[in-house]
Amino acid sequence: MAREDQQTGDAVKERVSPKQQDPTQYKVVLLNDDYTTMEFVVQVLEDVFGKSPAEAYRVMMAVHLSGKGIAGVYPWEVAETKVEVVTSMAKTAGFPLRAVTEEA
Ligand code: TYC
Repeated sequence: MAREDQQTGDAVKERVSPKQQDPTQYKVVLLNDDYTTMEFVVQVLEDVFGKSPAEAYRVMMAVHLSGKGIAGVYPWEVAETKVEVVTSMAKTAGFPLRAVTEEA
């Protein structure tokens, strides 16, 4: 006896052209300054960018020593939101810390 769940042959739709996604990713770059504390930058990297304490310290030191460094890479809207959050947190804390986006 034929089973109903075997009668699917012609009804199965195959996806011939997968939905295209925007491939463009954006780096969120932290900029060094002389006034923001190292502790604050580490906290931002942990809280906003999900870094472990060790990775946050490593990125913060890279920015401190070289002038800038990558906090993360995201789709455009996420990257822009991260920049806004960092800027807002820094302003609230009274620090001039800046973050910018760059095409990845
Ligand atoms: N240069 C700062 C200091 O010596 C620390 C710092 C690191 C500031 C990274 C900003 O993105 C930054 N206190």
